[in-house]
Amino acid sequence: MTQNKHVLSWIDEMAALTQPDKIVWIDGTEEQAEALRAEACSTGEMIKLNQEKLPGCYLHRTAVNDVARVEGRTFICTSKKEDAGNINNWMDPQECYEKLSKLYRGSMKGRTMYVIPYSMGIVGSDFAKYGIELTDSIYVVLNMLIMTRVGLNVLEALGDDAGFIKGLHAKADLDEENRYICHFPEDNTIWSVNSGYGGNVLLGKKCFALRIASFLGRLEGWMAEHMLILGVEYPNGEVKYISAAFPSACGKTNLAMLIPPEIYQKQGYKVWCVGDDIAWLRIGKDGRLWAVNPENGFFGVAPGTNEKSNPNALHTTMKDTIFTNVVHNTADNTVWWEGLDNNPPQPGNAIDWKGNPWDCTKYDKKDKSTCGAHPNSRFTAKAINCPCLSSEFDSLAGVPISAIVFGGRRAKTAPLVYQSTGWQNGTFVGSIMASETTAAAAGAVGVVRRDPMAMRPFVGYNMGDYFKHWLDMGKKIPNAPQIFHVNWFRTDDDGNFIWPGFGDNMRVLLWILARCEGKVDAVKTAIGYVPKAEDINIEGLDDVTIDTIRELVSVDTESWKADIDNIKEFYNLVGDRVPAELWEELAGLEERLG
Ligand code: GTP
Ligand code: SPV
Ligand code: MN
Repeated sequence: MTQNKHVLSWIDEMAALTQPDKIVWIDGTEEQAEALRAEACSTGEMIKLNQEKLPGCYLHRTAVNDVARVEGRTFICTSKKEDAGNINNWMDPQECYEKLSKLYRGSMKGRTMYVIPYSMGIVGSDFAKYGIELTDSIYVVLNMLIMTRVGLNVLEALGDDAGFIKGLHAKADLDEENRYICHFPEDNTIWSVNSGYGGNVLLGKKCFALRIASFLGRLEGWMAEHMLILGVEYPNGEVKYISAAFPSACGKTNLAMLIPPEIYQKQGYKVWCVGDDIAWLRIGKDGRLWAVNPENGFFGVAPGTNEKSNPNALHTTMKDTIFTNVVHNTADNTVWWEGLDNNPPQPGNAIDWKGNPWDCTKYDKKDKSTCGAHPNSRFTAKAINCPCLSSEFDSLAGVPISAIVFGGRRAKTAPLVYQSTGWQNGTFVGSIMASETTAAAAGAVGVVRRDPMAMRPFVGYNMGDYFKHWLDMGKKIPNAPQIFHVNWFRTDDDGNFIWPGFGDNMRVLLWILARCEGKVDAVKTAIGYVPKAEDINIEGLDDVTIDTIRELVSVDTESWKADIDNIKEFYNLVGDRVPAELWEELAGLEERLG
């Protein structure tokens, strides 16, 4: 397959450790993929769904103890602890290699090791980085075939180079006490063991394209961010691009595939999806910031996806999709999840995500244990099947970014939208992001935690250095994007979302882009610029009045003041590498709040 000595000797070494019966190279052909699907179905690892209704679609269930990323078991193994920083778990690289070697040793006996050569980004482009994942899971192979660009052309492009990311994954016993997701940024290496769930094992995604890539980006002068990328097309055909960072399960896929409200559709507005989770950003020759989506598919949250909230995502999943941990409707061999429609499969025809008979009549919204689909159940779907995929998805140069948007789930503090006063202040806004935790990671849900740039779980080095890298990048971009913050999740006293969200978020995007072009005024507040209520278009909205908007864009000084101590605490936790400029920004904010 390749003569590359670095590749071959590494595979030999890993095979000697894990001792598979067989080694199979994944070549990216449909024939090989089809044979693997058939094999996975024959062993029960996957279930082939109704091929008339859902052609090319399959269902998979992970182990019950293995349904989300495990941040507590994720490590950054730099030789110096301070280079991983206080926000990451750290292990000494040598100690980690030794510890995990014991878990890997002989773990593939009686099994096959698959060798997956893949590219993040378009093979041969300036943005692209190559990886090889070794895994004993067909599920992983089939997901990687959707999520990344897999094939022998990656090996050709790599040539004799040693510059590839070495990923080793073994399911082992799926023992959660011995589950480890470890990154060795200094060695371009990722080791994952005892898991079979998405973000823990599809090593091209969070492990490579964010943790390792963020480390490389700092060294090489670019950025790897947890951001969607979308294009807003104006009636005159012009397209402006926005990238947005929201924490896991906070709305990136939904925003990236937004369908504009009817009033805008009629005028000819459209939204195009370039990416839904990860952006790699580089300074272009024209002095603007350019972005690509290094992925080739979507690993999206299933619950809540429906014909109204995100029809584009739903249509994307109608073929060639792997569903993980959703309900199996055995009446017609299809799938279902909470929030798909009001027509769940009836008792006798429904198998829940754990593989047990499920009774939808016992479902209680407040009790997650009654769910048919796991709250973090997902679809793995091909980008090319997305009806609103941007024509620039495959662009070698990427797309020029006009606005960067940060956002989180905040019931109170954050207004619907505000604009920072510049790159440094915008970096500060990103650094103090906070959000309620979601089911995408193991642990409690709904707890507010600081999640800078939505990257808390994904920065592959010291968070203080990451902030510094943001500030440094700003100084190097002659024509930098404007930076904004949004919050779709403000609630009333009864806990209901005030803002309709989803497609109606278009109304906020248009304000953001108008601000970028200096076409609309704003009100200066202590935290930045907020819209004049009348500048958020509410035409066609039933439950939203101008007073609702006034409330949504109001800055609640008291809750901001109450947040300041928590920000200080967080900065102190990040430690002494937090840049002085950000402490100054914080002092400025405190002063303005009075
Ligand atoms: P990851 O894939 O984990 O990174 O998540 P994501 O950021 O792509 O989140 P996604 O778009 O899948 O949305 C997660 C949840 O948020 C779903 O249950 C959505 O229904 C809900 N959601 C998304 N957008 C909105 C919105 O504008 N308003 C409200 N209220 N909910 C939203
Ligand atoms: C996230 O949790 O942000 C995801 C899903 O996008 S995972 O790939 O599991 O990280
Ligand atoms: Mn994500």
